[in-house]
Amino acid sequence: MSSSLGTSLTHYLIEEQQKHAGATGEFTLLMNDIVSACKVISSYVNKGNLIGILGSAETENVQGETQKKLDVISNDVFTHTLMRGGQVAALASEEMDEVHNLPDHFVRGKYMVVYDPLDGSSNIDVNVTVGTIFSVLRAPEGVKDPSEADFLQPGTAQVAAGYCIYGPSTIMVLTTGQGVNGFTLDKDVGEFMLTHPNITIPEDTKEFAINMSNQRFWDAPVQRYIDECLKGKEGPRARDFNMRWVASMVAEVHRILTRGGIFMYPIDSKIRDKGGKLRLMYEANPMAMIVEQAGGLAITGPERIMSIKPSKLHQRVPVILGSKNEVQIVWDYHTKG
Ligand code: P6P
Repeated sequence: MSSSLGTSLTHYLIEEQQKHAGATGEFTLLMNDIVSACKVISSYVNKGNLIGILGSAETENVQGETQKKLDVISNDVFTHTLMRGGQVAALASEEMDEVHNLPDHFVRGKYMVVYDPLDGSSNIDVNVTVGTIFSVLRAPEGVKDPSEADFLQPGTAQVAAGYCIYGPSTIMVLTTGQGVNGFTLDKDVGEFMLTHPNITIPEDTKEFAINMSNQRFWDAPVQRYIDECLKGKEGPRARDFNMRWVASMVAEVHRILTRGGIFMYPIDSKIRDKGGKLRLMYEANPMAMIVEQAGGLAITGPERIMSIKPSKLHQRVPVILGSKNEVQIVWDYHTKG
């Protein structure tokens, strides 16, 4: 139920909790912590060089990538907010090599959260949209300090998934397995308000997103698919396509949720030994849950992303996701030739 004042994310979470007789309110408290952390990150991202936090942190993460100051700050905000909230048993992040266990005296909860605290941060110094991506998992019962192995759950086991996009608006997009909803931050009030109820991805699209500079490295199915898109009306697709590449997955996925499209970071000969570019646990799986819940598809090429049994916390996978009928074509090219 929404009043003329609209529905805040806080009220939405309480209303959802009330629909589940056995709900204890713990997930609502966890989500409130995630919301608080994203509000703080949004504030830092918006201030940028006003407070001297752009540029490199002069450190590297486990991926061997140079960290931006805001990567480290965002990770600290997310990690410390959730640690103190009493709803998690352990945390994991793109910016932390190992699973982050809690100090002995901290209260544990029944969830684990794995996150990319500032995805697309290579864009931050040029003022292009970035975002936080998070995935909520159940912690193993009776385990005080969950290990990496406890995090290695397939995407189908996710309790919830979401992202917060820091663009012209700050928008939280969330799924708990009952569809996808978007909430825009009203910075005057400090509340996320329901602005995108029941998001559904158009099943067809004329817009693809891929880093074309990798074209010579792609495998045949992707070469064929993109070649047909580029042939446009004169080709087998009999229609022209448009292309986008922001180099910020959150921005690409948000565009696809809003108007359709297909996003592709496929395997290629340059990154084959790494398994792909994007990370399974805190990029591919949460985005796959969101996309599937919005009526789209999310695959590696030959298989559904959310069916993968993870082998490592920072495992990389190919990612092809978006409008159902378009992704199906790519899936068929990988599986039927
Ligand atoms: P490239 C950002 O670093 C990221 O993980 C995704 O957000 C984005 O889609 C991709 O990598 C961009 O990769 O090779 O175009 O810089």
